[in-house]
Amino acid sequence: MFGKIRQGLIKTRETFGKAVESIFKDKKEIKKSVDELEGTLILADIGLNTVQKLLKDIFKEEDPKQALKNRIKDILLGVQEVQNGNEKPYIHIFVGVNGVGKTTTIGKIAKKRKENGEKGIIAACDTFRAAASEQLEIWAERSGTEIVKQQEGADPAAVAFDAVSKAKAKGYDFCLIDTAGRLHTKHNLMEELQKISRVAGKALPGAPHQTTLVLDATTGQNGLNQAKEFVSKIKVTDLILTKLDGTAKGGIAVSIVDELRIPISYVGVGEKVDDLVPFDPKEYAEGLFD
Ligand SMILES: Nc1nc2c(ncn2[C@@H]2O[C@H](COP(=O)(O)OP(=O)(O)O)[C@@H](O)[C@H]2O)c(=O)[nH]1
Ligand SMILES: [Mg+2]
Repeated sequence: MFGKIRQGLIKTRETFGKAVESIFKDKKEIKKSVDELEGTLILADIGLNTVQKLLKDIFKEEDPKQALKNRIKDILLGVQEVQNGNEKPYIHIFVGVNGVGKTTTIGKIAKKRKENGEKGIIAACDTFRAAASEQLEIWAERSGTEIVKQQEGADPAAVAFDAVSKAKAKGYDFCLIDTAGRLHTKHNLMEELQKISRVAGKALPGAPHQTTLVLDATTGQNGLNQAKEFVSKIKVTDLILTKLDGTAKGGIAVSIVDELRIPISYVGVGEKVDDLVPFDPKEYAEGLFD
């Protein structure tokens, strides 16, 4: 497991890490170096507000490069860690726009839980696209997890109710709820997600225990804007940042945590079932450089 985050940050390190390194190495005038650093950080998709915070008086520090690393770590460590409760069954909803990796991530998490000796259900609440539940079925099979689904166009909240009730009745450990990323309108989507959450709570008081917003790291600042929309409508407990392996914009994690104050629980570093790793702020901050 060790080093997977670092490995996922290869592309970021190749551009961002190298650029930062060279700025610190042949520092000309401080003003010019700060400008260059600012540009480099923004290119890695750290937003302007965060960049300014990171670079404030950086060259007054004894070791500016180490100071920058420390400041990034401080931001990533500055939010409360994700609480993984022991409720049984543990109801976990995944939300996020189309294509970010919700279904894949659920497959990966189902496999982890299965390997842990847990039993559970995956709820196919993305009833908007027929292909969605087929794709989920493949993941359910791969992870040896039961799936609850209905026909295309069915009420997603009904599927959620069914799945949570079943998990409860069978004494299962978990229920992972997959949701749609797009409906006819954004308003519809948010209402539907709220309804799924409400209905899960009806089937099992106290549920959902976790609502994860999945974000695609390759979309950079766009992803951050999407996240703001979800967070304004839905009680998001944590974030999962996928496709880190495919982007040089790994700096987005810093920006997201700084702006949303919501912790990252896992990062996706590939398409395979084992390519989901617990987020480690220290390894992440270090992995952006050298
Ligand atoms: N490289 C890479 N691809 C990923 C990762 N997570 C998901 N994907 C791919 O992203 C695409 C969309 O994923 P999917 O789970 O269907 O997204 P959903 O629409 O949110 O359910 C698929 O081709 C996945 O294989 C990741 O961490 N790294
Ligand atoms: Mg999906």
